[in-house]
Amino acid sequence: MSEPVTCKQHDSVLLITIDNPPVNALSAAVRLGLSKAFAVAEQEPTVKAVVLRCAGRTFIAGADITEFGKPMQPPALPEVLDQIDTFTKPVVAALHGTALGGGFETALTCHYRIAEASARVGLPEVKLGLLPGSGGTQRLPRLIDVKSALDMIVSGRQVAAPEAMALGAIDRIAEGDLTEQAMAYARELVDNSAPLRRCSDMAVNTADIGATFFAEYRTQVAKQQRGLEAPQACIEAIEIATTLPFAEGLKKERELFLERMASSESAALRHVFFAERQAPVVTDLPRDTPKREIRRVGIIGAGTMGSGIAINFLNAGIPVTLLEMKSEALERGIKTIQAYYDDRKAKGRMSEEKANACFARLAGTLDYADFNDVDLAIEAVFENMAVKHEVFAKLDEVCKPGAILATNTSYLDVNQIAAATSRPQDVLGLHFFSPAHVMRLLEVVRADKTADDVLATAMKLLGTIGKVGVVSGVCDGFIGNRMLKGYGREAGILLLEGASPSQIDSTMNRFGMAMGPMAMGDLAGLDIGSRAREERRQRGETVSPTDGAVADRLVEMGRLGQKSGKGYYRYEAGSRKPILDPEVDTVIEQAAKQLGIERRDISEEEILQRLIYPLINEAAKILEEGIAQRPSDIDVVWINGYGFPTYRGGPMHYADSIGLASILTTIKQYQQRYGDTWQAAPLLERLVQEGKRFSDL
Ligand code: T1G
Repeated sequence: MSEPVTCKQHDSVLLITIDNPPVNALSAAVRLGLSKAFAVAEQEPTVKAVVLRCAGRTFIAGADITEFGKPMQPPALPEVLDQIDTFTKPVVAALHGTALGGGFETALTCHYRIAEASARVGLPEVKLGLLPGSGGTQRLPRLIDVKSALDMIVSGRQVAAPEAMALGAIDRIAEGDLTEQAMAYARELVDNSAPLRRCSDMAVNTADIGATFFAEYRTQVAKQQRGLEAPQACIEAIEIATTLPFAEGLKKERELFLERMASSESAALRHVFFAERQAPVVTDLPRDTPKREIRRVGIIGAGTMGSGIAINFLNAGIPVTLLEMKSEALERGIKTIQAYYDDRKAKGRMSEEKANACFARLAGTLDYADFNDVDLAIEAVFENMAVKHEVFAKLDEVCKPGAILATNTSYLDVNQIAAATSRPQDVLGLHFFSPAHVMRLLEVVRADKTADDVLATAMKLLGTIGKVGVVSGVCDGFIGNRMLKGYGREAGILLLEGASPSQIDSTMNRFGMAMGPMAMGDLAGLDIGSRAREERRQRGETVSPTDGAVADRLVEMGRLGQKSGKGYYRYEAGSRKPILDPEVDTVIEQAAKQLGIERRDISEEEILQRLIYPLINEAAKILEEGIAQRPSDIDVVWINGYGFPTYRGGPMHYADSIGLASILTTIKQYQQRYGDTWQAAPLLERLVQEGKRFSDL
């Protein structure tokens, strides 16, 4: 293996280059290489200054996350950075790509920073449940103002070089070749006998920080980032920077960092980081599987879903043809999309020019014949098999050979849909979540006959439109909605047994769910579930009398949820804030009475188990059936599609963290009480017998 750190002297300037693909993470070998390079440079009298740069696509992207949780190989990063800090000749960091985490901390330790205009810097540690652990919380508030440092560290956001320069975090923007400019900068510093600008020597400017500033900031962040500990630890470390000398602050930062590193929050967030990067990898598809080119997308259906899907492609620079049956419906869809861009412009989130260019890529049509040039058609029409069949037969007729035909169905059998065409190999599911331009998740449904290159194209396309995608096999509800069933069922039964909607929701909110099941039902519309149950009854399936008992009664009363101003809760006009409604308590009590269910006090622990354990149990079945490729994919689905708390790592990671044996025991107890809806998944039984966890699969 070639050396990850190399040195080359150009007259009086030593150029140190890190080359550790893909992102120049600070692995043990890189840390050792840097330490040696600076030690030698310190001793070498002909070296008057150093430039630190990276080869490849980016400056250092941070610590090597794959080393976390393992014994630390010396030298530790703080030791290496101490060497750079105390280096007696000017050190210039040359930044390109993204300088993140330990990478930006390294740059902050250098005495001067020059960056390409396109470079970005940031301290994203908070997103991994950490705080910057190598001086970032002590150096940044010394180099720039305290409030901006707080904002950067607590949000973890990336800051573009020009903004970083305005803040004072970067000294120069390179016009032209970065390395040449950095070398010239270093020579200039030597020629001018410029002072060594060490952050460690700088004072923190606390002039505009009031006595209550940190307390207020803490409260505000606690509200915005509910349940998360890392942002609070970041604030604490920065407050320390304003009160303690640099060396002491550094020590405290390290203590806080090690505490965070050992936390379950950080373990979960690191798990999610890798889970999301693994998700698009399809185990049995070779990396070099050919992909089809997607130059134009056709979308059938201009409703909420269709318009949302269209925006994804328009934003990514891909033209869209939007098809509807009636001109009013088409116009409504186009208006929705236009309103989105108007809003982006008005809020300053998108430039006038970009928004206009995106919107200009949209074409509307009432005629299927205009789909003759689309490379991908996505159907987003009413959830009904007969309707889907009609659409796909039509697509089969008009689309060119090789076009990919996708359905956005959230429940229906994609194999059956594919069978409506003469080219099932070109058909797959692209299950977007609503609102489709906001939600990051996409389930890519691989049907029995879906061709490899069709799947590979879809997985690549996800990256293009900024989604995180997971492959699902065909089954009722795919991964996410199939799991949701047990969750919703138990929530409904708990109501009958004695829990109130707000008790259930607040329990789940405290657990960290973005929304409780009752509030979610009100948002989605209670009539949707009612209709689905009615359809099941009509198909001759048995629907348990407790299943949706309360929701069905509410729907009969016209309480459809937010859209009718009342559902499980009451809503005031124009507000989404749920208000308790005693009328609902009466409905619940009456329903329980009719079903002969005696109401009792229900504990928070029981609510959690009754809602979360069915998720875990169903997920085990999904894994065993090969519907999901790996447990971490299920975590990605629930975090990005259903508001499962990221800091618990998703249902599978959460199950591993509390122990599968105790979950299985509890599931068996509920089975005795409630029967076979609580039948344990064979995979769960097997893992417990073998003393394994989901992460061992
Ligand atoms: N360590 C190890 N591997 C990493 C990595 C890292 N820091 N960052 C990325 N990778 C891998 C990633 O898993 C993927 O691998 C490949 O690189 C490309 O990544 C002391 C505590 C840099 C903006 O949090 O934000 O510093 O899947 O697909 O879209 O205080 O990666 O190909 O096998 O994401 O071009 C702080 C995390 C660490 C940065 C590039 N740093 N990385 O995005 O490619 S904590 C971060 C990113 C820290 C100090 C501490 C992005 C990126 P594979 P990618 P990308």
